[in-house]
Amino acid sequence: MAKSKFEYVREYEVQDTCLHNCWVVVRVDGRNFHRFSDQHNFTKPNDPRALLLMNHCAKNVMDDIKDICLAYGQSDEYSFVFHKKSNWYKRRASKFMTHVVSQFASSYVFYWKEFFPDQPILYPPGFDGRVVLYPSIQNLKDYLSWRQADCHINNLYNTVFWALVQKGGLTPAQAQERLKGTLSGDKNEILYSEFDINYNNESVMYRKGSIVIWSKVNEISNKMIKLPHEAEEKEVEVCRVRNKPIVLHCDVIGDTFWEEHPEVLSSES
Ligand code: DGT
Ligand code: MG
Ligand code: MG
Ligand code: MG
Ligand code: MG
Repeated sequence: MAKSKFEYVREYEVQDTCLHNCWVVVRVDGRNFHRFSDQHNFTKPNDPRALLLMNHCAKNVMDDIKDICLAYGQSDEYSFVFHKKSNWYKRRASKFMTHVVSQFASSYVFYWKEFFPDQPILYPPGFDGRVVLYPSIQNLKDYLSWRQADCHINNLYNTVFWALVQKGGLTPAQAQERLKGTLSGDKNEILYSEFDINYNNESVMYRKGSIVIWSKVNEISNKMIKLPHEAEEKEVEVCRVRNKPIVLHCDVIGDTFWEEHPEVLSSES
């Protein structure tokens, strides 16, 4: 078929293939969630409804895009790791990023009611996205460690800050002033001596964030089956092993997680 004279505009499209043999990370982050969390009455410093909704969306994204081998989330952000061998959409960065972000954002709205039954969603939230390539497993592990360290630093700060405000009666400005220049040991000490809070007993989801990996899960369902020597169909229980995304809350900075889950980044499976 002859090409139309307009066809040349295609040449304006740029190639955006992600370099081969690199781990591709897509990170999504809620747009202006400072405002969104206020308007939707998120509890401070952590709202379990919001975090569990984020985790649910991440599982939905992974169910939809099987080449994602791991995801890590905290606060209003989630990072999705595409396996370095992935050839999904010929490794086009724009496909990776836009599919992840749009699937995540639509899931967030779609599943909102399940997690916030008493809080209507007031306006459509947005998420930004970025793509970063990591050429070595060490770089990738360091990336995830960086996000988890960020989670820890922010959560410790926020936990003390809101204890000072909600329980200690300080104004936000006074709490901020009180925490200026404090180290993490000082913050732990304020929590312990003034509010009887042992930071290590705070919810592990708040302290470590959420890791989503694939896991073989037994799925039991009922099926109608006709056995050869019987006239009627019979309902029987069938057990199938399925690969499903599961959520963990553990340390990814040390070696233990990687030693316990060598399959996550392996080339097999
Ligand atoms: P951005 O990302 O530049 O468009 O702007 P923000 O406002 O989304 O900033 P960001 O992503 O650095 O910070 C996340 C905001 O989301 C931060 O203001 C706190 C809020 N947020 C996230 N999770 C929770 C939560 O569980 N509870 C509450 N109260 N706020 C949360
Ligand atoms: Mg930001
Ligand atoms: Mg944000
Ligand atoms: Mg954020
Ligand atoms: Mg199309």
